[in-house]
Amino acid sequence: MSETNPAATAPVSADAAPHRYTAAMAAEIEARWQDFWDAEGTYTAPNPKGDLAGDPELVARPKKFIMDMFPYPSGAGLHVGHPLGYIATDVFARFQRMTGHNVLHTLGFDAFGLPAEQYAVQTGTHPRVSTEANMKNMVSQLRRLGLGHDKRRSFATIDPEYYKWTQWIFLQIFNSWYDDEAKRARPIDELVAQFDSGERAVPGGRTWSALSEAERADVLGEFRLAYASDAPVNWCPGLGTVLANEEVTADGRSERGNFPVFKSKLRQWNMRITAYADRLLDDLDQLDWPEAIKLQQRNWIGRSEGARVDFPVDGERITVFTTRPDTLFGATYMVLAPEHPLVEKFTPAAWPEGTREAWTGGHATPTEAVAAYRAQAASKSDVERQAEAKDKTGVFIGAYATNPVNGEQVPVFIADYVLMGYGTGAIMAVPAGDQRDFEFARAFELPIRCIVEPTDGRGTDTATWEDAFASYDAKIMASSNDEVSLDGLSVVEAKERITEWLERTGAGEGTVNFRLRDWLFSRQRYWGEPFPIVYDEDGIAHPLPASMLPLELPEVEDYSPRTFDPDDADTKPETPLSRNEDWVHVTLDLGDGRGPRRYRRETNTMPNWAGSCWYELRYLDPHNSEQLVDPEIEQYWMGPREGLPHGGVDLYVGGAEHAVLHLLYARFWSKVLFDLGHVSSSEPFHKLFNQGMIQAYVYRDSRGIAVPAAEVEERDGAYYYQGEKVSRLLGKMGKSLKNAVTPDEICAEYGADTLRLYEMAMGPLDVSRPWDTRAVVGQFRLLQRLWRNVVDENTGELSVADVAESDIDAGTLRALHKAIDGVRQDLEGMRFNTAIAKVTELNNHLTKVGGPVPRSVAERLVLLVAPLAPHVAEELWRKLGHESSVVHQDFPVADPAYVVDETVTCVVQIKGKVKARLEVAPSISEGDLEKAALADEKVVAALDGAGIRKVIVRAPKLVNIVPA
Ligand code: ANZ
Repeated sequence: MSETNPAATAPVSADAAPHRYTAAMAAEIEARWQDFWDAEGTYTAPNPKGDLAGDPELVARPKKFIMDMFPYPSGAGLHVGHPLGYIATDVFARFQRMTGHNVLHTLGFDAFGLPAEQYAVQTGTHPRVSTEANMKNMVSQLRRLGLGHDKRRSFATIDPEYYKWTQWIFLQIFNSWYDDEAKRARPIDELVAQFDSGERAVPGGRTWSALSEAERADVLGEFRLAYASDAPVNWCPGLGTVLANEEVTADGRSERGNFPVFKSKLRQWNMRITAYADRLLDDLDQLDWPEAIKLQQRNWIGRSEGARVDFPVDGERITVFTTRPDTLFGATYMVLAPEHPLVEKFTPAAWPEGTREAWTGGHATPTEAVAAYRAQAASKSDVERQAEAKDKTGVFIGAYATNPVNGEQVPVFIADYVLMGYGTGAIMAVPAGDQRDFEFARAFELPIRCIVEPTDGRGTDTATWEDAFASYDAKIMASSNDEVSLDGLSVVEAKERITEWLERTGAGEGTVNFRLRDWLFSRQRYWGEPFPIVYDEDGIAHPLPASMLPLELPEVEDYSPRTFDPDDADTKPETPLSRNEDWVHVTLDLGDGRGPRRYRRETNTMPNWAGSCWYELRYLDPHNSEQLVDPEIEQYWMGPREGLPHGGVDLYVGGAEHAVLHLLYARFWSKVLFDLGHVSSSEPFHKLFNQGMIQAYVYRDSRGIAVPAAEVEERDGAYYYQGEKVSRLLGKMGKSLKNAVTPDEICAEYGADTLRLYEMAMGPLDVSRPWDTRAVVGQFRLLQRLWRNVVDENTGELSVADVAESDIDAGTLRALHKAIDGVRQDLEGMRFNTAIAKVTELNNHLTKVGGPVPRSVAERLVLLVAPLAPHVAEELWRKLGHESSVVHQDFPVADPAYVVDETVTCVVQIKGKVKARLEVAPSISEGDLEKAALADEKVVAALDGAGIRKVIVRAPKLVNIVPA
């Protein structure tokens, strides 16, 4: 494109004005004000008490806690896409400061994580060394943007002073249980007291005092909110670590590295997040979050209402979970998950009389059939098992169960489409209503009984059906016994009636089931928080006392977990921390009255989500060595208040990719801390906003390889790299696609204020947008015109005129107040792009009017710009003669008299006689005015149906109609 870049080409040429706003001037202004802000502590947000207490006048104001999802300090540094959200929160925070709030805005680093560890494995550099270097680099990149952060509050999750409290929270969670009746977490000691006094029965029926220490530990493990268990977990031999469900892709591979993931039984730490499923779901309603994110959380938690129903088998029973108890009369067989613990019990030695050949899988005995099928199922992942594969597999286990509604004997199968980890791991199969059951029934020649009247004309003869029939609008049929009839009821009514019957007869009960699973909380990695847990000789886990925190990461020779052949499911993890014998085996006095003893430390580390589960709290009171956060300070910044029923951060901005992991985990920790009385807020983030992505063009050569975007030339709508034609597609920005643009480059070329304006002007904040370096200059020009409206480019002196408000022309006052009104609303609503458009309009108006700008207008213009382009605003504010920073000035308020749209009176004449008067906008077009005149009631009446010969329009004041 032909745009030249005046900033880049303007080391002041002979004829250029010496005091024009140039890149060099921007650089000088920006550096100077950044130093000033740092020196003055302009952005410090005072606490009501403690070491960060300050300015009581500010503390007395309403608070605003504005937060970004903190970054991982990647070695690649920032590209222009990264600061989009940071600039937005900064603009918003500045606006809030100028509208009477005590604003907390800061930024820390989420600094544990794999890249540093992998780099350490490759180079031998300690992850702390590379991470700190990366942070240093990012801090200086961010400083260049002029972000108004309270730097006293910054920290990284790898700081021992920070992770001391992450470990401390782990101990709180470990030392508590969920009281289902009180619906909250309570200290585990209170549970022990209940067991001890007999108030609560000890599971297993013995008395508490009769249990050994190990037995007690086992019982408590069933209750603790953080517990170790030998559950089947996602083991990834290729990475050498286990993974959370959320880290495994839909096709059963590791999200990172794309290695196969296997279900393997390993002793791992878990967090009982499932105890909070209901509250995590319910409290979403009062949060100000994008609906799409709420929906993703709701689906992830996956609440299903249904019933548990018992099917008797030889004096025992199989309990199923169903969302459709109304279909019980159509249940013609049952399926257990292959791993279901009751399978052995029900499998007889020999096939019952008359067992069909097709059900046996060709095996001589049920035991053989079951063993063979189990082996086959174990090699598949949950996702593969759930896939809608047409050919359903399974095998009859040789047993029959009794359908409680009609006493029918139904065969029991095992099949891999039923998962052990959901519901009860057993289902009643209703082939007429469930597609998977339908397919299975067809494959195994099981009866398909129509129990819902089809509404699609297929008829009730299931032999002619091609698929199951599912509809909530249909009526139930063929579903009655001596005590209950569902015939003719809707699905909803039938569910209610049968659940009542189940509860009355003791055959089952209404229940709620969740898809959410407990959170697998240990990783076989080096670069994470060590667990504050040690094991005694009997393998019993003991928490470290708080006085032993932080438990610092030990030095090791080798940072890598042992990785294995990615396809070898039979391998077991080996943690890096286990290699440091001196650290692992210790003699400690835990202060529990048992004196010094030998212990073995836990050698797993916490997942990298841990540090981000509670960081908002530490920003509040970052140097507190006695407490996680002082309650009064927490209450001040986070406590519930009008509009924030659960409390929390006032605005949290980040990418939409964190819909379920971080945001769900952080909510869970927040609720545990709330229940235990450590905080007054039960939600961490009241308002969530997802910014869009900055995308960039990716250019690829004929081999599909990305070429450096900066070196691509455009000719006649085609793109060339080194003479070769290349293709262009919009994609992500990044080093690997050779299209990264850094904020440093743009700051060097135009200054940070221009970059800030450009990023904010690109479009609505929540929408993704393509980066276009050539368009940045547009915002630079805006700042040049702004500068020119206040400063004489030749002398560098102020060029404004001291004019009394009453002498300012009405057009300018209207433009000013309209801009103030609009910008105020836009900034409050985070519509930064339209705010910039309004500032531009006002600025252009002043340029067009010409002559010196009235001082009071210039001042208000500068205040409007201050949140968006803070450096140039500070400079102009100072030039306008003010001693104090623009940061804490009051944002201008519009005079409503100038905001309402002005109108003029238009006279409508017929044959020269006045017949009507219209109030119209001064800018109305001739066409619109003619239409309005001819539509006016009085005019229509006066014309009385006569045709029109001619209409003479003189907008906006006169319309003369000549009738035919
Ligand atoms: C009978 C029935 C009839 C069912 C019908 C559905 C439709 P959601 O809504 O996802 O909670 N189910 C229960 N446990 C299962 C398990 N461990 N593995 C596989 N499937 C399982 O799904 C609940 C339904 O999924 C349950 O209701 C059960 O099938 C099945 F017309 O029971 B239903």
